[in-house]
Amino acid sequence: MIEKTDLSYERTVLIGIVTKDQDQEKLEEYLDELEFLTYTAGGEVIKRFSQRMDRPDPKTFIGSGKMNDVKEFADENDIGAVIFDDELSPAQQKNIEKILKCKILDRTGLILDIFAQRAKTSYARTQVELAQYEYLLPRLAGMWTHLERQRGGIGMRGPGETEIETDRRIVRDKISLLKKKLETIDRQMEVQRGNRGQLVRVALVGYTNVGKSTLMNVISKSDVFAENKLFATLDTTVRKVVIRNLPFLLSDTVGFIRKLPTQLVESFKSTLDEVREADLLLHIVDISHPNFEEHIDSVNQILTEIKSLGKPTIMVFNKIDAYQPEVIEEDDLITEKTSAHYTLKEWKRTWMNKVGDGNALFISALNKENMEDFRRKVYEAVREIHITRFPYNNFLYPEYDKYGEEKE
Ligand SMILES: Nc1nc2c(ncn2[C@@H]2O[C@H](COP(=O)(O)OP(=O)(O)OP(=O)(O)O)[C@@H](O)[C@H]2O)c(=O)[nH]1
Ligand SMILES: [Mg+2]
Repeated sequence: MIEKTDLSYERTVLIGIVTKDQDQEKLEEYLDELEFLTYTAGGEVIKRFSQRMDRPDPKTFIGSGKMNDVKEFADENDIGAVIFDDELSPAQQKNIEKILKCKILDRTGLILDIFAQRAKTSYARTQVELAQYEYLLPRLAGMWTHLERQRGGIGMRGPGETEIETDRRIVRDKISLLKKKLETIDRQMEVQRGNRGQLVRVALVGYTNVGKSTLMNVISKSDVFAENKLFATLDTTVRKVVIRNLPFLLSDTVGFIRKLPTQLVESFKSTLDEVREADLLLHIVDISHPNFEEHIDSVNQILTEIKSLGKPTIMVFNKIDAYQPEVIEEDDLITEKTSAHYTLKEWKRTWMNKVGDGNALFISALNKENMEDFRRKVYEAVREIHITRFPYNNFLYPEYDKYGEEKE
């Protein structure tokens, strides 16, 4: 079902709209992210189209004049796929396909495609497949029919043409089958998790590409796949980590993203159990990303969805080596100072100062900067949980700074 990795980059066009809640600048930021997603999926963005609208057109999302421009461009430039930043309704997708006669993807379809491409274990593949079928179900009628000749590439690594003529019932059956399969795996995983004993469990969470796996590798000396693409990690890796003499379990899991498709949140439920069952979260943030504050909000929103907001959390601001505030030239009297101009020192005096009792850390996992701070903070937090759980063990784990004193 999930097939195909295409090495040649497919030519694509991106489309987004400017509304009263989303100005041109915001849209460009979102399209930057969409372009990164497209690249991750194996596409090259040839052009971006945007239109100012009060609300999307219920039939074709963008207006007909703009649609003509897109069609002309796509025909002349050998465009294989047109990708929309927002979720299209099944009807919109069908209508637009009829007009443009090429592959039409929305953000959800694109993310699902990347997940399909990246899912390696049978567990991850089953979860992705379930999400793909859930996404496909309302879109079945009339889908793909005029696309036979153009199969392959982005958006086609999923349930496709074999399902064209078949009816919804078959897809429904497939969905319930996959759900059963997942339930079985879930039970096995639950048993496995149960066998891990009483160690404190810590989970790395954060937006995609912030450096979770890199940090995991640094502190656990393990080898988790890290890459400058989105969703490098889809499975959960759990490692035993020991700081000083204090052991705990650390898990690295799938990254979050703005508007993470609900189908994926649901079908990745058990991968996310690792987060739900954690005693402590390390929320990793890429502070060098211009949108990092919005990323934090997206992550918190997903944490809320999986009922994990409000757990003990340490905020870890990563990539301080790459952080570059924008600079206002001395003779520039017009530009107003915004948070984009803050130095790290200034940032530390903002709301960051208030996250849970100084629970903010500033590190570079890549250059191993401030890792001592990181170890200390994590040690203290894990110790706190440990001695609350096992008060009689108190003497085993002294405060971080007192560790080893007796020996010296
Ligand atoms: N400059 C800089 N780059 C970093 C740092 N930490 C990680 N990176 C880079 O950021 C990219 C993403 O790192 P990953 O560790 O794969 O990120 P992740 O959060 O696991 O990403 P997903 O698994 O996709 O959610 C890689 O190219 C890393 O080399 C850092 O401290 N500074
Ligand atoms: Mg990762």
